[in-house]
Amino acid sequence: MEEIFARRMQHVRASEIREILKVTERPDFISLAGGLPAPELFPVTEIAEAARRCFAEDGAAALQYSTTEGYAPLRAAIARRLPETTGARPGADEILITTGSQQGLDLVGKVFLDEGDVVLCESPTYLGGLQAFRVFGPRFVEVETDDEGMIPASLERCLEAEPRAKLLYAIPDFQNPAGRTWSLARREAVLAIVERHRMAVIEDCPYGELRFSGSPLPSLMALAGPGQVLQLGTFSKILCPGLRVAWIAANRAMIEKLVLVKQAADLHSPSLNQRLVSRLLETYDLAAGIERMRDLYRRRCGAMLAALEGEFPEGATWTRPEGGLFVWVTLPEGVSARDLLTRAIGVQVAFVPGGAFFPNGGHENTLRLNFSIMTPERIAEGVRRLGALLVPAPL
Ligand code: N5F
Repeated sequence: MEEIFARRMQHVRASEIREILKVTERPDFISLAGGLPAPELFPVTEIAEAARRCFAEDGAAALQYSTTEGYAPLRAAIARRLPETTGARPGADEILITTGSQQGLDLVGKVFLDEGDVVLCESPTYLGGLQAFRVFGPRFVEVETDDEGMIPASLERCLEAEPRAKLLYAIPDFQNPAGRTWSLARREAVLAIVERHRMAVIEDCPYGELRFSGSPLPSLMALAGPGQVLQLGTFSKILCPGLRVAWIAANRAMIEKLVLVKQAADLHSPSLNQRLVSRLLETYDLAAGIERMRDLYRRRCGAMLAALEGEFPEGATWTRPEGGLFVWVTLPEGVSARDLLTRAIGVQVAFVPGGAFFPNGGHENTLRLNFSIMTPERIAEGVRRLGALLVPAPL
C-alpha cells in the first residue's frame, strides 16, 4: 500500500505536541506540555451571548457559505486593532481570515515553497511551523539565536551560503519554544539584511499581546518596508483557540495568492465563528480580558522560575520570558530530554522534549515547559518531580 501515498508523505511526521496531548488529557496529569491557554479565562458567558446575537440578528446568514477572504466587519475590526497591538497598519483588504494560524502557515507553504527551496528559521523554532512547511519539501537552514533573538551575523552567514532563500520564518515575541523576545536593535538589523534579498519574512505573532513585563516593541511588519513581511495573528491565545479564528496580514498581491490556495483548502473559515468573534469585539472588553491573562501568566511564570531555581540541578539553565507561555530549559550536555519524558510520564508529568524544535536534529538536552495551563501549585509540583528525576541519579 505504501507506494500509493504521495512522495511528500515521507517528509510528514506527527507533531510531538499533539501526541503528548493525548496522554495529558487524563485529569490527574501535570501537563507542562501543550501551549494551552488557561480555560478559566475564556469568556464563556460573553461568547454564548455573542452566539445568541448572531442567530437573532443574522439568522441563516451565519450558517451560509461565505467569502474566502473572510467576514468583512471582522477583517475591518482586525485592521483597526493592529496599529495598537503590533504597530502594523494594513487595510481591511490586506487581511485574510484563516482557520487558526496553523492554517495560515500551511497556506504560506503552498504559496511560496517548491521542493528544495530554503526556509531560514530560528534555532529552535515552532514545530507546528516546521510540520506545516515540511509537506512542501523545503530545506530548513537554522539561524542561531540568543537571548536577544536572531543573531544578525549568523543570518548573514546563512544568506551567503544560501542567497536564494525564499522565506525567513520568525516568532519575535515570546518565542515558541524559547520564550525569548527579539530586541529592537535585532529587529532592525535583521530587516536591514533581509531588505537586500528577494525574500519574504513570515512573522508569526500569536503571543505578542501576552506581555507581562518589560515594554512593548514594534513588530517586524511595523518596522519593515511595504511587502516584505507577512504577519500571522490569531484569537487563539488572546480569546480562545477552539473557535479557530485567525488572520494573515500581507499586501494585496500576497493576499490574492493566499486566497487562491485557501479556496482549495476549505472555501472559507466557519461563518458562524467569524461573525461570533466580530460581535464579541463590539461588546466585550477584549483588552481587559487580555490584562487578566497577563496577570495570571505572570504569576504562573514566576512560580515556574522559582521552582526551577529551587529544584533543578547545577548545570541546567533556562530562559526568563517577559510574556507568552513557555520557558526553555537546557540540561547539561549528554542528558536526554526524551529519556526524561519517558520517566516523567511515569510520575504523571509531561513536557515537550526540545529536539523536536530543531528541524535538522540535535539539542536533545533541551526541553520546553509551558506555564499557562496549570495552577502555580501544580507547576511547582511538576517541576519538583522533574527535578527529582534529574538530581539523585542523573540520566
Ligand atoms: O492555529 P492557532 O492560531 O491556534 O495557533 C497555531 C500556532 C502558530 N504559531 C505559533 C508560534 C504557535 O505557537 C501556535 C500554537 N502553538 C501551540 C503550542 O503548544 O506550540 C499549539 C498547541 C496546541 C496543539 O498543537 O494541539
